[in-house]
Amino acid sequence: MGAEVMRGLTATPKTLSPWLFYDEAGSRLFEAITRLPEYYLTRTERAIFAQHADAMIASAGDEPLKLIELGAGTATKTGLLLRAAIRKQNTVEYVPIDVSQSAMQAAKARLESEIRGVHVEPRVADYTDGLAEIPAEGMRRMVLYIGSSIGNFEPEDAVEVLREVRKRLAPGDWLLLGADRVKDRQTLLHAYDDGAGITAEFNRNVLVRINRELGANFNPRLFRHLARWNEAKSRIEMHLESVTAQMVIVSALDLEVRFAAGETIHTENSYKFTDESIRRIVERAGFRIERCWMDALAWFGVYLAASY
Ligand code: AVJ
Repeated sequence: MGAEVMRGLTATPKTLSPWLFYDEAGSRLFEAITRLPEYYLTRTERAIFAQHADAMIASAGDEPLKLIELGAGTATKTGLLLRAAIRKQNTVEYVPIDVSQSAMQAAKARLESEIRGVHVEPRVADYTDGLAEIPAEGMRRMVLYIGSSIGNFEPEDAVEVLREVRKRLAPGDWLLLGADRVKDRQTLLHAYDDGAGITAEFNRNVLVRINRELGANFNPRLFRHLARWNEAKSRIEMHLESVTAQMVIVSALDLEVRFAAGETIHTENSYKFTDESIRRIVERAGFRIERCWMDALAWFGVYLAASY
């Protein structure tokens, strides 16, 4: 974390990587974001699963499936897919992979008590590492990468992430990828700048975390939350804008950081996709898109891709 903060705050323009958001408070704030009226992503993807989970499972062939989820977190949407798998094959093995031990334990306890026939075998790991050791045991693997988490990566890096996934799968295995789609600019902007200010708090929380973990003295109130739609790159950007000229000390890094009034720290990209842009990434990674499900407004897409 120190290395990442050092790199980002000494770069021009200044940046901080979005994985820094997710300390305990940040994870709680993200959960709150997923329930906001403006943040359509989570409920839209959940509705797609509610309507099409059986078709998703059926489209992945006749052999029994083992479900593996990258960055599973609390796995709240996955239950819909697990139930569909159980309707078809009676029982299902589910391997959630996440860096949070506590989220994994909570997911296992909840899913095994709520859904008869599911067996949860969590892996506490960085997700491609975790994937390495998952034997197929005569089943087809279906790797879930949902929530448009892929949108945090530059397209080149997204291809690389999916290539790493592909390397650990066999021909006949599947990828189920959730991706947020390009839509009107106001809808996109409101999703990242909500009326209750939760996203602003989530963004500023990275400064609170750096204060606590690296002994910095950021005053979060002196940084304004900005959400921008970068049309040319098809991405929402989040920034923190210094409202005044100021200097901040990060004692653990022995670093003094100067900000001009109006200078920004770029904290996140959230890419928005078209069928063509997602297809290009998925195919460059060695998968073939077989099917896609969307909501009625085509705001969000769930893509089933075959490893071959
Ligand atoms: C978890 C990366 C999918 O980009 O929409 C939510 C994170 N950032 N609000 C997203 C996020 C601001 C989210 N992802």
